[in-house]
Amino acid sequence: MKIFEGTLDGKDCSLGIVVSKFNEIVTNRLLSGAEATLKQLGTASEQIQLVRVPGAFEIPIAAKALAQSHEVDAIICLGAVIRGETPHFDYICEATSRGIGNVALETGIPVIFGVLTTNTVEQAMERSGSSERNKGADAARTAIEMVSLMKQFHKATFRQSGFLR
Ligand code: INI
Repeated sequence: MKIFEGTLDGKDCSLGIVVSKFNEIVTNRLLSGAEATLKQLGTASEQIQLVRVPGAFEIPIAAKALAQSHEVDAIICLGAVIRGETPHFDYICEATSRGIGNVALETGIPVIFGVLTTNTVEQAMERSGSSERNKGADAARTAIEMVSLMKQFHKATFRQSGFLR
């Protein structure tokens, strides 16, 4: 049986991070969690491109532009949508999650959903804390694992086409 599974070695990864500025106290914590995890896994800061956007709604278009630059192996999307008193929350969450998923499928580049969607600021702070409970750190690990997995698929495709033995 041939098994494909990614590893957590970030040495040869080029990554994009798209982070939204809305609820910046939270998104800065997500960004710190992601950066610390990438460093632990061997990705140097020179291998990372950081893009800041106004709000979560703008994440997908920036992620798509980054994916189309062909300069990154995966993109980590970080944001914080916190429920208010209006249905605005549902629209932003829906558009952001669907948009991020679409960019991954349209471009073939892993685009990781590290966007918090919580009822309260307290919940958002809890999920952006120390590395054991930081959604940015989780998203960084997922990105590295997916880059490794996709590289295995690309190698297999090359092999089938006769370019690699
Ligand atoms: N953007 C967020 O990232 N989080 C939120 O909680 C939020 N709320 O609550 O409104 C939010 N709104 C802004 C939105 O993402 C866009 O930037 C804006 O609608 C302009 O397109």
